[in-house]
Amino acid sequence: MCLLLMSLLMIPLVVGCGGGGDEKPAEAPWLNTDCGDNDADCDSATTADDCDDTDPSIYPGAPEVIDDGVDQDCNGHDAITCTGDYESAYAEHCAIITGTLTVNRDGSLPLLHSLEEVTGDLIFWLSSMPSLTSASIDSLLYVGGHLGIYGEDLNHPLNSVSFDSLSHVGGTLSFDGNSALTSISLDSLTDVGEGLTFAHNYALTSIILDRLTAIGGTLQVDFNTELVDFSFDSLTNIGGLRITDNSRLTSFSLEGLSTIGGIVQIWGNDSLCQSNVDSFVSAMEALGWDGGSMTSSNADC
Ligand SMILES: [Ca+2]
Ligand SMILES: [Ca+2]
Repeated sequence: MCLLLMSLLMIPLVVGCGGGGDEKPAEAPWLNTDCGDNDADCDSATTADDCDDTDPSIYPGAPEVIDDGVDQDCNGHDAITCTGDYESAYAEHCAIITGTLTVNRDGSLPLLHSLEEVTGDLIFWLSSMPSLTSASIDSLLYVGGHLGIYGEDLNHPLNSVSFDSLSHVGGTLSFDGNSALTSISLDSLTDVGEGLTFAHNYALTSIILDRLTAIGGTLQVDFNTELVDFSFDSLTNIGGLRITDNSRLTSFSLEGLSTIGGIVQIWGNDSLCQSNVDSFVSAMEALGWDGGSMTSSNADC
């Protein structure tokens, strides 16, 4: 009888026949019932949402392993390396682009959901995207070339820019000619290889970069007519400094700055006290800086 059962049924009954007692049948290792009937692999994604409920490294929003042929984040595709220059409409699922990326079509930014790195320049053509009000790529970590947001003084409606995971820009980083831009969020940015420019942004009132430590080129803050203050207190090294014609600017804070590679130009800021500018220059001279300065025509106070 027992042999018959062995041939017809599965392992649990065989164990019972063997006279070995009441051992619980072995379970597949991923079937951890402690997590409930709707989450077999205990990754907190329910069976209905999890595209692989036998693997806890796979669930909606999971970190992707690039080019492994496996869809870890359950968006239907692996994240891949894309070789060459791309336009945003054709860059969906690219995690790494080994060339330039041009963002030039309204509605195409969500396609960049997997993008982590662009080895060349990342260019936004705002004139081709007249409806874009928010520019955000949350997954972006690294841009090897230049990154620019150029509104070209065209009264473009773009009002916020957010690259909250971006830590490094190898070339220049520029925000220039944006008439409606009020919010710039670069919470992870630590270094810019060449210059960092904020110029002709006529609605920008404040800039705070908490993690930025080094700028290879000049920090340039020019003609931001509503800008009241900016603060880059973790910044230690810059190639040069230029702050001009920001008519409402009353203060700037560069508390950690120890090295300026070149000239300091601070002039034409109608609300910035000349005495504070002079104090800043004296403090830098005390640190050994001798790169020369042009610091006049600020507020008489
Ligand atoms: Ca899973
Ligand atoms: Ca993958």
